[in-house]
Amino acid sequence: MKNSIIIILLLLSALAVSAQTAQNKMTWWEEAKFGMFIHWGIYAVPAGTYDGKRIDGIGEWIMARGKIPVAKYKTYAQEFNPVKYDPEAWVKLAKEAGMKYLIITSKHHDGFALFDSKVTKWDIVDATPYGKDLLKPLAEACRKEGIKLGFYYSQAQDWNHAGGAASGGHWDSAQDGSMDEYLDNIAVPQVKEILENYGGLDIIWWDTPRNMTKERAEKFLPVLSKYPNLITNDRLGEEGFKGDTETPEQSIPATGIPGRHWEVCMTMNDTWGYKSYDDNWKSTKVLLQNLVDIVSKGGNYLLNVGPTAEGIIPDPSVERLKEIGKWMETNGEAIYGTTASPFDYLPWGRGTLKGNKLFLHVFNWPDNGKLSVPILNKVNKAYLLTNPGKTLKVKKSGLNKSIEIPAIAPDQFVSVVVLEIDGKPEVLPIPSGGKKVSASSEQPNHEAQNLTDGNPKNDWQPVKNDKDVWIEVDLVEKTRIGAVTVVEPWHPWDKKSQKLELQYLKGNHWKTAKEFETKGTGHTENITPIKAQKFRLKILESKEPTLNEWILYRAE
Ligand code: JFZ
Repeated sequence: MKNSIIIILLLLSALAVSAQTAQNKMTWWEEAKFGMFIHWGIYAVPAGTYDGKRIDGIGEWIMARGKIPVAKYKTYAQEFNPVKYDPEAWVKLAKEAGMKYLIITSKHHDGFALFDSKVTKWDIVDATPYGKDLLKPLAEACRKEGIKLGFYYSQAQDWNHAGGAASGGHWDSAQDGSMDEYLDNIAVPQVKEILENYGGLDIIWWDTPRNMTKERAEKFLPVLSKYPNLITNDRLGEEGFKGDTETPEQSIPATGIPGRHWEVCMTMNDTWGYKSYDDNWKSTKVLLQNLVDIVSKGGNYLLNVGPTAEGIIPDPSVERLKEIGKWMETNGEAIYGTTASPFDYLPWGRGTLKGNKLFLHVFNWPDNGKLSVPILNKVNKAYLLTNPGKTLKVKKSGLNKSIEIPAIAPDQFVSVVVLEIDGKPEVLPIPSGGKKVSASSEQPNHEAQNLTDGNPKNDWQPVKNDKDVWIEVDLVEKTRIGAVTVVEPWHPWDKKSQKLELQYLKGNHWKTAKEFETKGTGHTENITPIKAQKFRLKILESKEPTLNEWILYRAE
C-alpha cells in the first residue's frame, strides 16, 4: 500500500515536470530566432539580364517579367553548372552567422528542381551539365553541423510544367494545361520526394498560393500528415490554411503578430535570386538591428542569400553574415531562447527577456552616461553583456531606473546591457491602450475603437467622402508622450504611403506635434515629448485612409 502511494506520487511529479518542460515541434524554432533563406536556381544564369536588357524586379522572376518563352528559358539550364558549390561551406557560413536553420528553394516558380526528381526532366540531374542532386549534400552538411533544414517549394506557380499557375497569367501556350493534373502529377509527387529522400525535413515553406482553392491545397494533406513534426508556413492555400507560421515579407510588423508564430523573410539587397548588378546592400547595422527588432517583438528573422550560377554566395552577403556572426558570438545569449520585450517602446533600442534577465539592446547609446529604463521591478544587478564582471550602478529616477553606463558604446552596432530583476517584469501600460477613440467618420465593422484594442488584424476606415480625416484619443489624464506608432495593412510592394500629422490639444487649440510619412507597412515616429490629454492624428494624404492600430507611448 505504502509503496503504491509512493509510486503514484513519483508518477505524478514526473508528469508535472514533463508538463513544465513540454517540448513541441515549435520549441526549437522558437529558440532559434535566426535562419538563412537561399534562393538559388536557373535564374542565376541570366542574373537579371535578358536579351541584353536589364529586367526590373526580383531576379527569380526574370522569366515572368521578361515573358521569356519556356523553350528559351530551358536553354539557360545548359549554363547552370555550379562547380564551385560547397554545401559544407554554406552551412558553416550560416552557422558562423549565428543562424540555426536554413531554407532553400527546392523548386521556385520557374519549376526547376534543385533535386533529383523522378517525375520531371526539368531538374538539376536531367537538365544541367552539373548532373548531381544539389540538396543531398546540403542536407548532409546541415545534419553534420546541427543546422535545421527547410525546403521552399512553389506548389502553385510553375512556369515550366503545363498547368502550373502564373501570377499575371501564362505568356506561352506551353504553360497551358490542367492545374489539377499538374498538382497530381508534379507538385504532390515532388513534395513526397523531398519529404522522403532528404533524411527528414524540419520545414516546408510554401509560396504564392495562386489558384490554390481548398480542394487543391487539400491534395497535399495526406503526404504532410505523415510528418507531424514538420513546420509549415501560411502560404499553402488561398484561405483557411494557416500553417504554423505567418510570413511577413520585407518588412517588420510594427507590433509583431500576437498569438502566432511569425518569421520575417528579407533580402540583403533588393532581390532574392542573384542579379549581377544589384548592389543595394543593407548595412550590417541595419540587418543586425532588424534581427534584434524582430526578436524583441517575438518573431524570427529569415535572411536571404542569392548564390550565383557557379555556386558562390556573393561577397557582400558573406561579409555581412560574418559581421553579424561576430556579434552573435558575444551577444547570442540576448537573442536565442528569449521571449518578446516586456517594453512596448524604448526610445534608445529594444528589449528581450530570459528568466530574470532583461536584455537591453541599445541602438542609440546615450551620451549623458545614463540609460533610463522604464522598469518598475527591483534591479539586483546591472552589467554589460560583454563584461559581466563589472557591475553598473542603478539609481531610481521617478518610476524609472537609471543605469550608469560608460561614455562610449561598447559595440558599433548594438550594445547589450543586462538587468537581473526580481520577479516578472512590470511596466506601465501603454497610455493609449484601450482608450476611447473618436473619428471624423467611420464605417461599420471598421470602427475607430479598433485602433486602441491591441489587435493589429482589425482596422478603422473613414467613409469614402470624408474630406477632413482625423482620429482622436482621450488619454483620461495629461500624459507625456514621446513616440507614436501606427500599424498599417499593406506590404512593401503595394507601394502605399500615408502622410500623417500628430496633434495635441492645448487650451482650445490643436497644435502640431509632428508631421511624418509612412510607407504603408506600419511606422514608429519619435517626437519631442509633449504633455497633453487629447491627441489627434490627421490623415493629410492617403489614397485609401485606414489604420489597424494607433499607439501613443509614454516619454520616459
Ligand atoms: C514570394 C516569391 O514570389 C518571391 O520570388 C520570393 O520567393 C519571396 C520569398 O516570396 O514573394 C512575393 C510574394 C507575393 C508578392 C510579391 C512577392 N506579391 O503579392 O506581390
